[in-house]
Amino acid sequence: RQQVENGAQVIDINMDEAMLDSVAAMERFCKLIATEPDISRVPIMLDSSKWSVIETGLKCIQGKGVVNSISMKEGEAEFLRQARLARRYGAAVIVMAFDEQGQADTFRRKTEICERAYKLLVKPVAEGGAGFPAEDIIFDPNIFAIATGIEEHDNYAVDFINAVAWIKDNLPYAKTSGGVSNVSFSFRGNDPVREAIHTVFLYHAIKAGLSMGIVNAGQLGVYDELDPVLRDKVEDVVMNRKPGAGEALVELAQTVKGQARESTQDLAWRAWSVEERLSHALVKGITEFVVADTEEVRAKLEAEGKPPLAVIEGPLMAGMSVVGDLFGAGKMFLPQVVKSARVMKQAVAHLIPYIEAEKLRTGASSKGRIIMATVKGDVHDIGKNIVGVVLGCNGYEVIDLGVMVPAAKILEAAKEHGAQAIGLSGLITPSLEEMSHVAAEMKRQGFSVPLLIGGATTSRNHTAIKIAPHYDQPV
Ligand code: B12
Repeated sequence: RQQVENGAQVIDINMDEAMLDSVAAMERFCKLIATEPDISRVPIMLDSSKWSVIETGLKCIQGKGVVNSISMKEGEAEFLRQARLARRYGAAVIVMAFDEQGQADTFRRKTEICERAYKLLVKPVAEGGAGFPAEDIIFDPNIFAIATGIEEHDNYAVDFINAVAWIKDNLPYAKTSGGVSNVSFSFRGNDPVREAIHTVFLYHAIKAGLSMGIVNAGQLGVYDELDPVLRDKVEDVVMNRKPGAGEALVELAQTVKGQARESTQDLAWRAWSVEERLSHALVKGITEFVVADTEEVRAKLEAEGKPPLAVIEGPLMAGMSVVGDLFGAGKMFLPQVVKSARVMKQAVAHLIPYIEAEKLRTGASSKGRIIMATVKGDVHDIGKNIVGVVLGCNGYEVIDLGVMVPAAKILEAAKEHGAQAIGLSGLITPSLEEMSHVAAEMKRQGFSVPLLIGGATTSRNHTAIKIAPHYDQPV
């Protein structure tokens, strides 16, 4: 549960422990988590070096799982047998870059093995392959420890990153993954350095096309916020930029050791201005002080005669823009944005009673019903919820249908409730097309109520040129 709350998008389950009956433990654990909606909403990755343990898990999990892992270490026949079984259970597979000779450690070996495995997997069963859909293949080209003091290890991270780029260019639709914590194994016991290595490594690997990584979602830094001296030294090591880079990092690591890893423990930022503190809390995903800080800004703005909504539109939106820019530049990772969203939600929750009190004060009465929904395929709801509150405070009765709502459901609800307007929210590019689709459906079904469009990717121009022409009423 903790991993999911920290933003993990898949959970990896491993019961390979010497004293455990791994098959029984895998079955029991998978059945237990299946009853926990908060956990089982994310896909399960079944992780074992024994096929029998993986197959037991495959029989118990719901939805589409991922097998971690199969490889050609016992030859092609066993590899294909396991792949065909995984396919029967509907699972995706992680394929380790491992063959009869051992684990691939150089760029050449990594790419040769992945290419050979790919060809076998996608070939139809009738022709001796596994008939595997290419998009269900995830290659793990092996992340090994760097800065071990052994020269042959110096290029391990670079070889991995280059292999990821090669797979992306040469093996269509296949994805890539890796166990990220391996790369920093030499710095066991020094969490600040390990975290910095993971952050720099992921920054470069994602740029090269890495699709996913196995990493403790609660232990990631923000690339831009790493201490510049540490980041530079780490970059020398990860990208193998200078001879002797490993020793230099080991030396620096002595001084970083013991520094607070989590910014929640280092409270120097509490002395900053309240706007900076809110932005910091959003970027770092720290919920601890957000209510107090939001309240401080609210009171300050109130004294200046500004409404509680100004807190959202001012410092909170500014902080979210920083998160958006870092995320867009690949310097923050998705699990961290999930945490930012949680901070934002807490701040907004604190402001809602004040915004509602404004509504009573201005004495607005019901002006009509509005259906609000984030369109199909899109999960962003912070903005929609805020707009819902604002509309509510301005005398509208808001019926919120939630996120990922298909057009048919929106229009049915609008008819059922006799809505006076429909509001659509969307933050990812595909939502724009979905909004046009809703507009076209409104026309086809003879609607006459106005359509409201909002969300970060929308714009006046796009709405006017691409959405409004599908509907004859105001958009
Ligand atoms: C928080 C966040 C998330 C959270 C969302 C949590 C939640 N419950 O909402 C999580 C982590 C889940 C997430 C997931 C993803 N995200 Co995101 N996310 C963001 C982020 C950082 C902030 C969004 C936000 O809440 N802003 C604050 C709110 C208040 O602003 P707002 O929504 O724009 O709303 C305001 C107005 O637009 C308007 N409004 C909003 N709705 C409506 C509706 C109506 C009717 C009206 C009138 C007005 C209106 O009023 C609001 C108040 O002013 C943005 C970056 C950004 N700067 O927008 C990226 C961003 C939107 N995400 C992005 C991406 C790519 C994703 C993912 C695809 C990432 C991934 N690889 O999986 C997934 C999407 C999954 C999916 N299918 O939807 C991209 C989208 C790029 C694109 N053009 O497609 C962005 C822009 C980041 C980036 N720079 O790359 N994300």
